[in-house]
Amino acid sequence: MAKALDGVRILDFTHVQSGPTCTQLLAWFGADVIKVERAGEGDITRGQLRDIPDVDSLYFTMLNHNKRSITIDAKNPKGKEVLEKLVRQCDVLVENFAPGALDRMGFTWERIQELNPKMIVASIKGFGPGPYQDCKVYENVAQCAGGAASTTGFDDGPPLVTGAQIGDSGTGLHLALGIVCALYQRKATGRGQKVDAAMQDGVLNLCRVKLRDQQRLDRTHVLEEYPQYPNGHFGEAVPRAGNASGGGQPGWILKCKGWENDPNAYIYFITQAPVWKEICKVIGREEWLTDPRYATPKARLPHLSEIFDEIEKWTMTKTKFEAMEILNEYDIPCGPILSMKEIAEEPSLRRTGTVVEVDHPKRGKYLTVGNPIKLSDSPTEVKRSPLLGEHTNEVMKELGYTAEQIESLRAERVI
Ligand code: CAO
Repeated sequence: MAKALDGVRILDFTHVQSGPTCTQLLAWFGADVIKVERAGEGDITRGQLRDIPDVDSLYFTMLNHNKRSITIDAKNPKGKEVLEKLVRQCDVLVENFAPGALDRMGFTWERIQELNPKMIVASIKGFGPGPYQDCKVYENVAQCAGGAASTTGFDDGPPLVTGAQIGDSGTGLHLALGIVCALYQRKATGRGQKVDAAMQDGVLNLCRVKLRDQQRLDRTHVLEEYPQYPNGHFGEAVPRAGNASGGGQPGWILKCKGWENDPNAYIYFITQAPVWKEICKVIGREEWLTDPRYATPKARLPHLSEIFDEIEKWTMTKTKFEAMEILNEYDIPCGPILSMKEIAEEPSLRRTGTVVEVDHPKRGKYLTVGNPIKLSDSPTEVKRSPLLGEHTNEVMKELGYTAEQIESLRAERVI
């Protein structure tokens, strides 16, 4: 079946995680993604966190599916010639080098426009223009600078980073949307444009509700749905809210049967107002329905921690899955804390292609996360990541190089 981005050619100059997640998504939607790497070493993640000696790491394979790999020394004049041909023939250049690296290679925005005015140049940097614009940035730096760390964790503990890679994969996702918009706008204007996504901005976008709360705190000096209310102290900045829900329906993580031995025997429980009656019934506290201290959402706010303690007495008598089944009967919103092991083994995620088994010539079978975005007319087939330089000859031939020229450039270590 045809794919949404059939015919789009991407010059993929990305490495590590943020950029590769973006180009992987575009590849899954059908773009021809040509990943440029340095001969001999390639993307640094090929060798990082290896679980099998001399085999591309899972870090690399899980971020670079459906791409072609070509090795080019971008600092060699003959290598630059190859890259210039690629710039002329591609629609989008995606990069996440340190600030200024692409310019130092000779590929300034002006030069790229001379070569191909239709080219879209998409970049991820740690920060946008400002005091930190020249900094190199990794995931957790972005989580800290984007507001996630200061608002994650418990009130009496230090700031915490989250396991979700909101700085890297989150920004990759933002960039992919920018690229697709630029491709769409190019249909009308005929021109390329720059697409910039800064990791700090991407994280802040995902922390939007915390900037909401900052302004509420500035005005009212209290956040009634936070665990600090009513007895704790509110300072000037949005505090860490533990497991409180980010929205208007209070929630918390509660122990389930077996929690003493299983670190994931927990459930997220939301005391959604429309099903308060059902909650009281399920946990056997029907007297709460007429008690003025619990009768309305507003009245419950100062009592949330006792309410969750009481609910937990009930959840501790059930496994997380038993609790889910009972609560779902009453439409009470809740969610089991699933371990990565449980997710990897979950049959429904395999059926939808969200978790996929892939075969790799050197590593054998491994699991990966497939495309979380499902298009009915552009289904994703997850294909293994390329070996380093696997497609160098193929791409060089497509660019018009003869077999002799390719061999001579290889002998000179240009490719
Ligand atoms: N041929 C020749 N040189 C190449 C090349 C190629 N094919 N590919 C890359 N290089 C060169 C670059 O030109 C650069 O050279 P200069 O420093 O002389 O300009 C050099 O390799 C190193 O690039 P880098 O500075 O981007 O790499 P790094 O490992 O030092 O830094 C990172 C990595 C991620 C911190 C940095 O790239 C960065 O801040 N990127 C932007 C933010 C980002 O995406 N961070 C998320 C990373 S995922 O956690």
